[in-house]
Amino acid sequence: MPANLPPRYIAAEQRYREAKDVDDKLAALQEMLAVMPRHKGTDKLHAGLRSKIAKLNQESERKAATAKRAGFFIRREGAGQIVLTGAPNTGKSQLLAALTSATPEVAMYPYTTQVALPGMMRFEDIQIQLVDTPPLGQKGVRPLISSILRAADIIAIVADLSGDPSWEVEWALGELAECRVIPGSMPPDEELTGGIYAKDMVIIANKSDAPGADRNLRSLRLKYETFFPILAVSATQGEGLDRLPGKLFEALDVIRVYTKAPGQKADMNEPVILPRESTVGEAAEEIHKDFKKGMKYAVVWGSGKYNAQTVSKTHTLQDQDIVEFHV
Ligand SMILES: Nc1nc2c(ncn2[C@@H]2O[C@H](COP(=O)(O)OP(=O)(O)O)[C@@H](O)[C@H]2O)c(=O)[nH]1
Ligand SMILES: [Mg+2]
Repeated sequence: MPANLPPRYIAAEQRYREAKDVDDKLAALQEMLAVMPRHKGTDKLHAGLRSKIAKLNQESERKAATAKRAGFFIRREGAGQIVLTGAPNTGKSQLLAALTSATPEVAMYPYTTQVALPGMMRFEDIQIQLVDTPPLGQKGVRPLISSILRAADIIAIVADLSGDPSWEVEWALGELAECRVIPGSMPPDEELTGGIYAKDMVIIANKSDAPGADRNLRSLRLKYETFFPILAVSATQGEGLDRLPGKLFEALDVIRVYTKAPGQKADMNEPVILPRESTVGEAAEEIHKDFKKGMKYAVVWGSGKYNAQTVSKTHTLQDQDIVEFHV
């Protein structure tokens, strides 16, 4: 057990142990993940939490599918799910339209988006799912929005650089708290207890083309840069959109691993997506449950010291490594 875990982590861990259903377990694990300190000594713990979360997410998804709660749940696809949220008119739908082939309604008047709409965004050789949602602040859609936000890998708060983005983010965080979703990177509100979903969040500062955008971006950064990655873009003019997928991939905290059978070429078409800091053993388990036990060693191309380095189960993989398992 690594030292220096904060009290909030210990409390969440206690809740995890006492949790009766999958969603409560998930909420507790996600909070543990979000509040744990990150350094070499916690890498193992971090990876362990990520894989527990991944497993429970699958279980939760299966349950949701059988419960047929259509519309309240967007099936995760690709390397991760990023939910766009925020005040009305900030350009959430425009972003989805600019980055994916989905065709949401974009309009000059607020409250046009009434349902959640997913689309797939390309990043290099993978796809990341973006989900457009109705704006925060409407009572009627709060249950819908809450369940979608809680299932997200990352929540992207979209703010409008032509207005007062700092205020908008502050307001959005208040609304998210009403949905019992809080940023893992900020100290929690004392009044919030139990059933809290701590999430990784980023801010997408949209409309960088608008007059006054530079000044508004500076004050947004002053206020929030220590808590969130802030990505400035213009969804209509395209500014910053080429860098956005890579930044969002980084925020997802995952790696791509390509597999290779002995004597054959690596399958470079479909990387396996794993939590960052995953080991060869965890990769084997992800690919085939029985694989890990039987595995004797693996050969890794990419991050190894040598090209084709023989490694054991405990070897930590890097993004874009190629792995060949030997049983
Ligand atoms: N100037 C500017 N306008 C934008 C940008 N993105 C969206 N808009 C406009 O902002 C309004 C609201 O956009 P929409 O995507 O419907 O916002 P949503 O309510 O957050 O989904 C529309 O009139 C868009 O054309 C941008 O990058 N720059
Ligand atoms: Mg919209």
